[in-house]
Amino acid sequence: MAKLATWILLGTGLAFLGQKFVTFREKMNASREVVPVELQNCHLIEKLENGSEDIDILPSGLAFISTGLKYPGVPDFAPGETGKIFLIDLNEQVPRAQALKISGGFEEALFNPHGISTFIGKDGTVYLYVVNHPLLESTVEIFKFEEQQRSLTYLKTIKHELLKCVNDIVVVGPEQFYATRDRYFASFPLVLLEMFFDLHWTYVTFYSPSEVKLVAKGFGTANGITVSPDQRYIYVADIRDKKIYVMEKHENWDLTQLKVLQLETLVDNLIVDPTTGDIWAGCHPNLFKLMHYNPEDPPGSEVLRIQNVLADKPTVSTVYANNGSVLQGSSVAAVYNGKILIGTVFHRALYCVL
Ligand SMILES: *[C@@H]1O[C@H](CO)[C@@H](O)[C@H](O)[C@H]1NC(C)=O
Ligand SMILES: *[C@@H]1O[C@H](CO)[C@@H](O)[C@H](O)[C@H]1NC(C)=O
Ligand SMILES: *[C@@H]1O[C@H](CO)[C@@H](O)[C@H](O)[C@H]1NC(C)=O
Ligand SMILES: [Ca+2]
Ligand SMILES: [Ca+2]
Repeated sequence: MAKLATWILLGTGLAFLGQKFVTFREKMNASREVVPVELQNCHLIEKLENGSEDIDILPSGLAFISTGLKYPGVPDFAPGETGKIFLIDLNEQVPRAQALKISGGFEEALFNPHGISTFIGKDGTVYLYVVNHPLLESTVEIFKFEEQQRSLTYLKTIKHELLKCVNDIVVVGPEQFYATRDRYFASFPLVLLEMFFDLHWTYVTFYSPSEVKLVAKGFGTANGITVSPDQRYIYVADIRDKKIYVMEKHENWDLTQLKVLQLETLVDNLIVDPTTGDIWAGCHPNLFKLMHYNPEDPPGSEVLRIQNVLADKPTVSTVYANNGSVLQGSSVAAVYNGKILIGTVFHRALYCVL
């Protein structure tokens, strides 16, 4: 009898885990194959070969790009290389990427940049905020951009109990920003369990020198974050749930949920076109392929454009989709003056004329 009970328990347990695995694969869109959507006049950017996870473009057309991300659970084909910030001038006919020198005593050997966000001060000074993972911890680094010299000056590092496992940030004032936490557990096998059991333990933090607080929680995997051009709304991508949250931003920096867009692809970073207000999303059509990298069947890329996000029925269109033969693991797409720059977690970066 005891033996039978053991078998029944074991069987039930396995069936439960099997069911969880099926759900997990579905959430990752593990069996999805990409239907291509092509753009004209594209080329891969030289020197960007080892990731271009996040991009932010200044009104002048200068684009910052974070490269060389090392993060548990994502492929890394340049284990010896340290991360860098590259600059591209999108006004050039054939834009070239240039690594920015960093002065001011910054520890470059441990630089592992992830999400980025720019902020222009009242006097026109450009600041670049970078999520960094030195030794896989999370910090936010503030740099001043020296436009003449085309370099960065390191200003300070921010660390906080509520800034753990940070994926992306959006700066909304001098030293004031929102940041997403993309996982509850920092170590990889536990992250997998977190995904497997579909826990919703990640959140958005507001940071300022005088106050740090949780402003939105209950996300599966909070990832990209950005702000509307009028600064009234914060957009948050939940990559695992394939959702974009539109949050209303209040005087005291609290956020309340206004609406949720359910998409069919795993949304990574979000960029807002300052001229139209459209949201551009770098997406993973099949996250399973990204986590389970196979060069014969690589992860693909997908870029969505969301128009009129506040309307009853926003227009969602797929601007670019590729099965990985050109571009693998797209995480971001940013536009400037009829041009688009698509970045990836660990692969190359694609430039196209729209
Ligand atoms: C991808 O996931 C979405 C929802 O999570 C689902 O509606 C869609 O059918 C999936 N696509 C494929 C091809 O599996
Ligand atoms: C990318 O990483 C590989 C492996 O470390 C290295 O050989 C290559 O030079 C890197 N490319 C760039 C442009 O840094
Ligand atoms: C990807 O698509 C190209 C054509 O666009 C095709 O030649 C290639 O076999 C496809 N790769 C995979 C892994 O499906
Ligand atoms: Ca960002
Ligand atoms: Ca991201």
